[in-house]
Amino acid sequence: MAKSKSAPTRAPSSASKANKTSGAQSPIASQAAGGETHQTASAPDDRITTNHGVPVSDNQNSLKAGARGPSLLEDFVLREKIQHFDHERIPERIVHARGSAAHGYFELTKSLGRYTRAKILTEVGKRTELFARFSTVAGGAGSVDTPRDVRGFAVKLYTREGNWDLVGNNIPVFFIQDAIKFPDLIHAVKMEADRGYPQAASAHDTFWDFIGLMPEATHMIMWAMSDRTLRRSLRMMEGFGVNTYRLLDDNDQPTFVKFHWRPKLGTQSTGWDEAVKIAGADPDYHRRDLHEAIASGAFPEWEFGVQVLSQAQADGLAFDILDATKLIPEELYPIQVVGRMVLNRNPDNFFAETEQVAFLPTNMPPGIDVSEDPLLQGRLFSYQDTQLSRLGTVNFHQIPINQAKGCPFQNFQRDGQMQTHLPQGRANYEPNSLGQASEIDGPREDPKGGFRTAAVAVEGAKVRLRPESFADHYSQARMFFRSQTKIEQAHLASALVFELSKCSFDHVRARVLGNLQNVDADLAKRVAAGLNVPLPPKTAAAVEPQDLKPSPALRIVGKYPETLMGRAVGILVTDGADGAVVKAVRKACEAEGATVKIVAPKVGGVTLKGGKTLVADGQLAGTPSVVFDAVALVVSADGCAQLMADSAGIDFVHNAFVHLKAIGFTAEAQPLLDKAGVVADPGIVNVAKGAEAFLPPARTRQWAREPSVRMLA
Ligand code: HDE
Repeated sequence: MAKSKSAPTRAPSSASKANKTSGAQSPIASQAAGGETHQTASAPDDRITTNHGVPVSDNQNSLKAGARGPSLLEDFVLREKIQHFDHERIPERIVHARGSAAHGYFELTKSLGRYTRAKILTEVGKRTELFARFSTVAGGAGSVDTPRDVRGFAVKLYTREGNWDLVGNNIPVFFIQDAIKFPDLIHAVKMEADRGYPQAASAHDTFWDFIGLMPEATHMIMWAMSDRTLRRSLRMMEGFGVNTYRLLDDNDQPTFVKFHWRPKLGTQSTGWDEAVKIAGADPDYHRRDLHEAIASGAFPEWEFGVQVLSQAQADGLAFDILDATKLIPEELYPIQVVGRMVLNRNPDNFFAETEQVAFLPTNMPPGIDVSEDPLLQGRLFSYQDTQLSRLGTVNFHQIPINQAKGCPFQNFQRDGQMQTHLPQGRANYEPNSLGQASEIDGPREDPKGGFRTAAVAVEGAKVRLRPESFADHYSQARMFFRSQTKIEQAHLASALVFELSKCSFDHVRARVLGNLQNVDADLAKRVAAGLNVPLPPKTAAAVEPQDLKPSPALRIVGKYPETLMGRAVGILVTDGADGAVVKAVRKACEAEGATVKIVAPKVGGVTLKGGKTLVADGQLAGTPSVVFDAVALVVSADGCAQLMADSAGIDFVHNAFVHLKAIGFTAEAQPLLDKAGVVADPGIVNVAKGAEAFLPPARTRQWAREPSVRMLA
C-alpha cells in the first residue's frame, strides 16, 4: 500500500487525477503533468509545519487509502488545516462591523497642563503611537463603504500611562440620550428582523418608525441626512468624542471637555447619486483610498482640538452638557487645537489588527475622566462586554494590537482562556509579603500617579427619569438646518424625501413630518411636497424650540479648502490621443498633490499620436468617473467616435457632469460632450493649450451647476 513519497503514483485509470511529483525538487515551483504545483523548502526554516511544529512533507494531497481511495482519519495534517480554517471567523461587531484602520502617531503641540495631569496632553512634542479605525455603523463586515451612514472614528493611543481609547464618531451628537435605548436604535436601523434587508441602509420602515417615535433623535437626523454621512474619503472626515468627558488637574479639579479631530484636507462629501454608483464601481472605495494614500506616502493628518468648560460655564449653556444629542457651538466655545494625528503605516494583517482591535471608552490615562452622560455611562459597560463575545476571552488585552505598548502592564489577574503570559512568583494576591528582598512580591497601587476619579458630588433618589434639562429636542436641530448653505439644505431635504419614499407606512412618514415641523416649517413643507403627501399638523414639543444663533462652522460647502491635495483626477484617453496634453494635465495636477490615473478602453493602454504606448491604470468599464474628483478627456476623433458607441464612455462623461466635477477636454471630445448632455460652464475647460484653467474647477465641485442637473426638494 504505502508508496515511496518521492515516486509518482499512478492510478490504474484516469492517470492525471493521481499524478504527484517527486519530493526532491528545487525550491522553485514545478508543474506536474497533472497540473499540481509543488513548491519545496530549501532550508528547515522555510518549511511549512503544523501548528505544533511538525514539518509537512506534502501540502497538495491529503492522505488517502490508494490514490483514488477515501481520505484517512489519521491525516492530522489535513484535519488540523481544515479545522483551523473552519474557525477563522470571529463574530463581527454588532455595530461598526465594517472598518478600515491604520497605524500612526499623535503629537502634542500645546500643553493642557492647566487642566490635566495626563502626560499625553502635557508633554509637548512627544509622539505617541496609535491605531485608528474608521467604520460604518449599520452594515455587516462585507458591506460597501459608501452607504448613507454615520462613521465611527476610534483611536487607540498607546500612552505612557496606559492605553487611551478615544472612541468617537464623525458626527458630534448622537441619536439617543440614554444607553438603554441603544439596542432599540440598532435593531431599528439594521436589516429588518423578518426579511433580512436592507443591508447598510436607514431608508426603511423600522428605522423611521423608531425615529418618528423618538423626538430626541431629531438633531442627529439632521446630521445623518446631511452630506456628512456621504464621505468622500476617510481622510476627509472630522471626528468627535461626542460624549462629554472630564480633564482632571494635579489636584483632581475637573474641567469638562469635548474632543475633536479636524482633517487637514477639510471635510468633503460625495453626492448621493455618486455614492450609490461608487458602491457598485468600488465597494472598497474608502478602504482602498486610505490604503493607497498611506502606501504612496501621502499620510492623512488631523488636528486634535478640545473645547474646555468649567462647571459654571456648563451651567450657563442653554442645554445640559451631559446630553449627547447636543453640541457646543464653536462660536460659543472655540476649539483649541493642541495636537495632531498622522497615519503613516498600513496594517500588516487585516484580521490580526483591524478586526481584533478592541476599543474601550474605559481606557483612559490618569488625568482624563468620564462625565455622568447617561449614554457614556452605558458605553462604559458595553465595550468590555462585547469584546468577550467577539474575542472570546478576558485576555483579549494580550492580543498585540490591544496591548499597552507605551508602558508595562502588571497586576494579579491570572489565568483565563488564551493566557499567553507567564507570570512569575508565588504570590498571585495582594497584599503579600513573600518577596525575598523587599518583603513584597509583585506590583503595588500608586495613590499619587494612579487613575483617580473626580470627586464630584452626587445626590438624589434612585429613579428612572430623564432630566428636564434634556427635554428640548428641536432647538439644535433647527440651528443645524438653518446654519447650512442653500445647497446643503436642499441635499438634506432631498435625503429625507428619498429615505421616507422607501417607507411603506403612511403613519410612519406622517409622524416624521410632524416632528420636522418643529425644526423648520419650510423644511417640512419641502419634504411633504417631495413625497407628494399632505403635511400633517406639528407634533407637540415637550419644550418649544428656540431660534438659536446659526453656527456657520457646521457647514461643509464653502468651508473645505479648495485644493487638489488628496484628490483624484482621471484622464480618459484613446488611441491617437495627444501625449503632450496628457502629460501637461498630469504634471499640473500632480504638482498640486493630486493622484492622476489613466483610463482607457483597454487596460493594456493606447497608442498615442506619434506611436508611443501609454499603459492604463484602469479599464473604462471598471473605472467610471465616480471614483475621481475631476476628469479630463484627451482623445482622438476616431477614439471619440468609439467612446460615443459605448455606454461606459458616455456615462463616464455624463456622470462627471451631473456629479458637478470639472471636465477638461480636447476639441476632438466635443461630440462626446454633446452626446453626454454636457453644457458649457466654467467647470468645462479646454486643456489642449495647457492645464492651468482646469486646475481651479478641479479643486472643488461646480455647485452652481447643480440646479440644472438635479431636481432637489
Ligand atoms: Fe459604540 N459600540 N455604543 N458608540 N462604537 C461599539 O463595541 C455602544 C456610541 C463607536 O472601530 C461596540 O467593540 C453603546 C456612541 C465606535 O472597533 C459596542 C452605545 C459613539 C465603535 C458599542 C454606543 C460610539 C463602536 C461594538 C450607547 C460615538 C467601533 C463593537 C450607549 C461616540 C469601534 C465594539 C471599532 C462600537 C456599544 C454609542 C462609537 C456594542 C451601548 C455615542 C466608533 O460595545
